[in-house]
Amino acid sequence: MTEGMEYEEFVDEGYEPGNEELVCYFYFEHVDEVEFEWAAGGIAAESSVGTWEPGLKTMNDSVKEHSATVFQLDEDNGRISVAYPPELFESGNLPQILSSITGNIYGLEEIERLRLLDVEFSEAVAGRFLGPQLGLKEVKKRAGAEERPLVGTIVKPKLGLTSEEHASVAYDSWKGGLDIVKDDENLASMQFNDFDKRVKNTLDAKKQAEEETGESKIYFPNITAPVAEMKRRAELVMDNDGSYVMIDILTAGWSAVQEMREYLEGRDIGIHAHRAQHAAYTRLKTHGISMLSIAKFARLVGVDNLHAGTVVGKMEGGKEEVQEIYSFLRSDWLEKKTTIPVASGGLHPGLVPDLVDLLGEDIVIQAGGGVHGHPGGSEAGGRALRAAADAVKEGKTLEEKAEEVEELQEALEKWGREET
Ligand code: CAP
Ligand code: MG
Repeated sequence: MTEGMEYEEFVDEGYEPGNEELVCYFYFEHVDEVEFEWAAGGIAAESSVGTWEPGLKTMNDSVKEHSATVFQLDEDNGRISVAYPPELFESGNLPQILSSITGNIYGLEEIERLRLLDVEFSEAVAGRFLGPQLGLKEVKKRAGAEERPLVGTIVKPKLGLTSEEHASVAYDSWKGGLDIVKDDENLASMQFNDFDKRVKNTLDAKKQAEEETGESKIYFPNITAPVAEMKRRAELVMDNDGSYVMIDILTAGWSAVQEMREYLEGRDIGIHAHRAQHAAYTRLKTHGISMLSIAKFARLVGVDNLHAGTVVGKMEGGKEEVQEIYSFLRSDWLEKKTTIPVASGGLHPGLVPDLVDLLGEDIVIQAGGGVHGHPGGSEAGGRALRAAADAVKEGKTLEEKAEEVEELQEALEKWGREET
């Protein structure tokens, strides 16, 4: 009877992964009592076919064929690369894939810190996932903003407004020239702001703003809820001519996001993905799951827009890391459509040129406080943010544009051109 598998048997630096294999790049720290290579083998074992007991009497050669292989080790930097045969994963089942590559390994006693840095999906593993329905170009076309960043706002205060007040703030923001108004990530259906009433009132306001401005406008209603209710809410949005739904993808869960993406296949509607809770996984650079990895999961499942960091603004996220995520979301990848990256968090009109310099024009720029905190209120704040985006399209500096648009001048006087 074949003996079991020691952790070291999961390590082979001469191994060359097949092009159908899934490859994970990890950073880890281990307890002093074990060796780096042994711990690396433990990560590959526990995330594929192995366990702590090397002498499994049930082990056989066929199982060994499916084992993961650590093929690169960089002990000085605490990094390893692990290749996984595609048959270890059920294509189309993201929870199962994540239970393998982001599951038990975080809790192994000998591993003190572990971070999934990046993951390379093969067609064999990714094939059954739908990917985005619209694609970046379609998203920008629908807003009539092919040559500039899309600009939007989050209705603030985050919670507390009635559905009528919410719709009125949205109307003012669209009237000022913004393309997009979204619900905040923790707004669902509240006693003071019922979801159905909010959606009807806000989509009515959208229609009025479109008639008065002659521009198409977009609303991202937050449908985050248990899946059956998300389906009902999505149907209500479509019944009222909405073109998008918003989902907090991490708190809703990957299975729910996959179900909603499949449910909306073939329907004329996009998914705006908020990433609330991501910092629980992404923030500590020696532990957790990188935002790049989360962005790959999100695009694979098929969100059309994804909050992906700002570099400037109030939320953390380093320049190179955020730029890499933006590049990935807009890149050719596994026959999947592109996802438009969303910059949001502590932003205001004075930061638009920096954002475009750092992150390009194929982005959504959202400002909550940076619109509704404008001295002239939401419409003026919307006008200022839209003017900043128009300046990019017209090749003007903010100062030149501010000579034409007083509300932009007022925004620059209040917030300047630096991070607040
Ligand atoms: C921004 C925001 C966004 C976060 C998301 C907020 O409001 O509405 O949810 O920025 O961050 O609630 O903070 P402000 P990220 O514009 O007033 O900051 O996109 O990094 O996930
Ligand atoms: Mg928010």
